[in-house]
Amino acid sequence: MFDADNLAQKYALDRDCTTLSRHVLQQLQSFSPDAQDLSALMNRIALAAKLIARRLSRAGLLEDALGFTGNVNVQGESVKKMDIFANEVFISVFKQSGLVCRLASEEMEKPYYIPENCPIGRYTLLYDPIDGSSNVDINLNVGSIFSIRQQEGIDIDGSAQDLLQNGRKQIAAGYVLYGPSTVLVYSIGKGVHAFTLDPSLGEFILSHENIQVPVHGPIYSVNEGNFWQWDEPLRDYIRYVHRHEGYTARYGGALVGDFHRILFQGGVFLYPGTVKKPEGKLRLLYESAPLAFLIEQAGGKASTGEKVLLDVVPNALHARTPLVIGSKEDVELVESFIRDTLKTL
Ligand code: P6P
Repeated sequence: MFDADNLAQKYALDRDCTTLSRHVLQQLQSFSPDAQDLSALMNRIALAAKLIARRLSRAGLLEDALGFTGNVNVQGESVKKMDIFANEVFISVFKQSGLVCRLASEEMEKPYYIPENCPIGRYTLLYDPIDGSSNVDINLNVGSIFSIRQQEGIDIDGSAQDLLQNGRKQIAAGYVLYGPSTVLVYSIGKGVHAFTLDPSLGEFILSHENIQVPVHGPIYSVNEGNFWQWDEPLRDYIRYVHRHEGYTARYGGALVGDFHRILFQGGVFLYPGTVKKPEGKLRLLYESAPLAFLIEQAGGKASTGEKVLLDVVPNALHARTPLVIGSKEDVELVESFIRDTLKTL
């Protein structure tokens, strides 16, 4: 006898059992050591996300959770207390995991090497612990961005030269969006999938599988306050979207939230180079490259405006690149303005 309620209940239960670590193993259809490692890595990311989400949800009530530390990081940016807390969370979560040998973070000039008295793994975690920290003190969305690469060769002098390779060396990437709900989005090269934290379970539960970015969308996301610092092709693109119907501007000042909107609704996010910062602001290894990995897996595109983002080889750990990322058609429209201008030079 067909019982819709019973079937719906069974579906809901199965879905609530699709945790992140199980989903990774399902994706790989394997229980090999590599598969188990990836599953365990994602599980540790989930734990870090839960610890950060918990602090963010009560930040206004905690001493010393909000505001600035008074220090400036390697990026030359003023450091927020939440930046330091989140950075330490990832170190604490991975230090005893036996999964990684290094952690490279926006907040640390050099990678953190797992101490010899801790189990050493063969992966490197690259991460931006709190992306968009200017939003933290005003209770707006922030994120964490992560990228996982395999250790290659011996990093004898601590210069981590083996990390200076293009984004196609990533074996997994994703982000956590700390918003009205906490959502973790990841890919291990088999599609893009989103998990929503169920606080009552303390688990990330599968909420969107095989996400595909729309081929075109109405949104363009850029800080137009920099308009007069851009090269002319970018100004021409902005004039175009101003004059044509069907475009709308959305900019939240936090890359993860702006990207998440584009991933689901389509459009394009841009952080171009400026006269003062021709390489732009966003860091390649732990901001642009992980998101470029995701967007390509979701059927979209990512470039510097001229070069495919995942092909860019960084010259340093904290190298920056301009970023144009989102729906295929919208990224290509931006690129066409740059290309047409280059032809006339
Ligand atoms: P602007 C946050 O500091 C960040 O790195 C990204 O999250 C965000 O997209 C960008 O900077 C915002 O920069 O110059 O527009 O304030």
